[in-house]
Amino acid sequence: MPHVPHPARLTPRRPPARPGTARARLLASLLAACAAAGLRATEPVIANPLARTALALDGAWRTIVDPYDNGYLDYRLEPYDARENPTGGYFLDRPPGSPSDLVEYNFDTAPELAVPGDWNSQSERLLYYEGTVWYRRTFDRPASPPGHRQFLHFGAANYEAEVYLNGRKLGRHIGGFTPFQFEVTGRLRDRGNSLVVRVNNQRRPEGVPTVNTDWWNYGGLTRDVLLLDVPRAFIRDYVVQLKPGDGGRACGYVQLDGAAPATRVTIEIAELGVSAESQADAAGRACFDFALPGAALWSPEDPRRYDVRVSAAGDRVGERIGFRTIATRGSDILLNGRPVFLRGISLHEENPLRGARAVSEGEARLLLGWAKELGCNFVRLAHYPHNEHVARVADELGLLLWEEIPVYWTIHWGDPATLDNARGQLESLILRDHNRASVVIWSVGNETPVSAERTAFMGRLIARARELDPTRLVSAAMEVRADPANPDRKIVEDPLAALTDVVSFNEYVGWYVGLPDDCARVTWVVDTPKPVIISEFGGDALQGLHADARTRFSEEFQADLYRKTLPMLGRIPQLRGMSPWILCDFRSPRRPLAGIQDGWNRKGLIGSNGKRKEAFFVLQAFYRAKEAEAAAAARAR
Ligand code: GCB
Repeated sequence: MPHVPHPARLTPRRPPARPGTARARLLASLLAACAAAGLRATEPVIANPLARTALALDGAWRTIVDPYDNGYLDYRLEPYDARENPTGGYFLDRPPGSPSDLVEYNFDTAPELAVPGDWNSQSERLLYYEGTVWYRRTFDRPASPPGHRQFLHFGAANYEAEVYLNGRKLGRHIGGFTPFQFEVTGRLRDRGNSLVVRVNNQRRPEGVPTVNTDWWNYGGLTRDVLLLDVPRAFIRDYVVQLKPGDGGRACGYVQLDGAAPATRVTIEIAELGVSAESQADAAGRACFDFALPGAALWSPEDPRRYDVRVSAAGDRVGERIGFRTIATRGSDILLNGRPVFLRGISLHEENPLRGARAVSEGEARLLLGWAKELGCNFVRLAHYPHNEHVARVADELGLLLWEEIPVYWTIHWGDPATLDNARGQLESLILRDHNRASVVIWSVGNETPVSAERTAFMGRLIARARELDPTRLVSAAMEVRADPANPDRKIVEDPLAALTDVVSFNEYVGWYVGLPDDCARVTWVVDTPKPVIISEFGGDALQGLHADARTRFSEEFQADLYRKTLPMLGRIPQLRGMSPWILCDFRSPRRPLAGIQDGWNRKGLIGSNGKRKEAFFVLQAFYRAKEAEAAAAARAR
């Protein structure tokens, strides 16, 4: 496997393999070898970076706010990159041929911003800022055994990042929520390395997401930055999952980088007495299919995980992995072969107490801890990939997850580059989280308007998700329409529903559509036997605002809406879960109502002050009853 970062988002892109070339033959044999395990080849970033020897480049970075993109574009608006001898930008070096020694920037005296973190919450003047910020961090090369290789890993940068090391450009990454890496072996100095990143969060029509969203466009190096150190031949990626339909066996692959053909690869699960061996093929991939005798299955009630160790060519990496199956049968969702009802809640990657991107494991614990307190066994991570800590904490706490890419509202369906971008984000997400037992659903988008172009676009994403990961379910949050002859008759009729495993839709009866009392009259037509998840419902309430149940934005109105919505949804025969909108209030520039919203979407069950609203307890009581029902059914079996 060549030493390139993930293909779709980094420039320069690798050309596709030409038929008949050595690379095409290699790829073909790789695909054939792994077909047995149902897994397809791709080139991911180094898996499980948190378990690797690394220098954390988190902390204070020097920053230059650059609203006119002066560091990137010269005064004719030509990118410095485009020059024959690219300097990488004004903030790296004086432009060549500069007639003067004048330098109008100084990172050493420039203000600092914390990484990981968004810039909006760190400085009042950056709250609404959309544009470029330059980040610089210096570091000395850490000691490393001879022959080792180094990679710069970025958990995410929103939205576009240009990365320069010691004045040379390493590349660009597009997409605000997925990891990317650059190999820097041989490019590090012993002392005083200068890592400069241009991060630009301008919204763009052809982007994913596009210009219009109902969440804050937090910019910056929002996730961990690591300098990874790995042996010359190392384990780039691995996946170990329970084989669908066969509770007794595990399958997966290990992808090596830089290893000789026929290198021996071992997967050990000491607690289960498993030590499986396989040989890497010419492309560095070793496929596995082995018995898992006596493995306790992972579930929300018992989130059992095992220490899985992978070793090859002197490299070793490991982590705790849970084993479970997820499938559908008729209208049921089956977890480990048993029907499950998904008691969920939606979540943004935001800490309401800070009004900032949630960045740490601690913040993942805070948010998912609240979901547990609500009685959830399921969380919808809306509307983009959340940071890597979240699914790991969910694995540990026993929460099932829906993970999503920001194909939101009105994407440029006809633009092949937009499709490539969305597909790249989906691939990165799947490859990052494919060992997480918690993740059971990949969602390819939210509330996208029905059209042939859009269904073709999303159909391609669904096909790709299935190709990369045949062990999980695929869905998307769809929309509902009212019968023109009877507005109380709600119809879910979306060609996408034919392509997904689960039919999910958002509905706002009682908030955007009519009043909570309407719930008693509303009927639902969901013309498919597939399981249904209500991916959103809800309404705004300002925590602490008390009035009667007819007063919008009061806690009582929201609680009443929940009380009336729950029995209404219960009349959908295929209902197998829900993720109401939303656990916490979140910042949104679309919400200006003074004194109530003040730039926050107030549909949270927990306010931006961290206090629970009345509706929290309504849903909690409903979920406790559902949980008791499920426990009684399990006892009766
Ligand atoms: C929706 C969107 C979600 C919004 C929510 C709302 O349908 O999917 O992103 O925040 O409604 O509050 O309007």
